[in-house]
Amino acid sequence: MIKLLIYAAIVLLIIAVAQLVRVFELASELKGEKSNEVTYKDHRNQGRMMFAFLIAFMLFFVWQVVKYKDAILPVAASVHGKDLDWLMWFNMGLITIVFVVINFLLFYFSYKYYSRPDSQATYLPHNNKLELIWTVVPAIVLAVIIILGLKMWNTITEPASKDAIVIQLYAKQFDWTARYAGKDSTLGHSNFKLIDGANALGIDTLDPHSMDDIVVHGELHIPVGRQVEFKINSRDVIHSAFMPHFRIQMNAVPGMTTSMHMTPSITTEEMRKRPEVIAQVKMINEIRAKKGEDPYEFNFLLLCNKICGASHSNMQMNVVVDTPEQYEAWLAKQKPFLAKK
Ligand SMILES: [Cu+2]
Repeated sequence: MIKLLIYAAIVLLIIAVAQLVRVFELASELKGEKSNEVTYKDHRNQGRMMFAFLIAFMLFFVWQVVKYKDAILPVAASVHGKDLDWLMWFNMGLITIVFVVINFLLFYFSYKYYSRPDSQATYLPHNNKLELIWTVVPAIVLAVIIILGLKMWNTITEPASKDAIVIQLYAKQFDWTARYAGKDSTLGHSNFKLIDGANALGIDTLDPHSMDDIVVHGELHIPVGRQVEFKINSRDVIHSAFMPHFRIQMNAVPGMTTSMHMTPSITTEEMRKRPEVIAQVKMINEIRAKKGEDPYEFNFLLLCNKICGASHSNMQMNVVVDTPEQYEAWLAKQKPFLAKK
């Protein structure tokens, strides 16, 4: 009933506004003005508002950059990450230049050339030189960006080195499981038909390569300075293995194995001591304290970056980058999956 009344009120409001507009129109007609005609004054006002918008828009843009400059990702914690960040900022630089120039021209020209009495726009139907310039210049710039991007893509997807640590990242709604290939650097076969309560990844227990495989939940350990190759699978829908601090991401696709690799360059402990990380942790903890939540401590993360269902946002795993000694000590404590059975 209340809903119906609200709808009725909205309809009545619209009718009232329409009637008011009509009253104004009739009033101006009585005064001898033509209400539908756009006057020189209207053009001038619109032009000035365009200019005012340009100033406000640009100020808002600068304000956002200054305000949120510390909220972006900290330094890249992988070897290729430095080059990837350079490429990202190169792109951002180009985008910013184009954004500022185009928006300036768009709104400034609307202001400068608003319609005046007795003035007429120049008729310029075609200009080969202009067409050529605005086709060739963007084509060259885009080609450079694409070539650099493809080179970067290849550095994380080309075959990994022989001594890389091989880790399977297994996605399902809604968590990650990791499986280390163990000493033989080869993951044992797996098959979805073998999945049961005790064997969530469907590991083939008859395959000799499965013997030394280690399955971990909740926390992934990797050593600094050594290449890690991730082989990514999904049980149900498309997920995406995203490790923002290492600047890598790859889809997890049911029915196939995707892969990517990187070499971590900063340990978790070193990262926690970096000034930009300390500042961000402080910022987050101030917000958490207000909400009465536990303080947060920095961790590298494996996130799911595809909206994969209701609990998508819970789909994450801490990644701990150890020194080689810490990593060996951690590894020594892990039991192969089959030994646990
Ligand atoms: Cu997911």
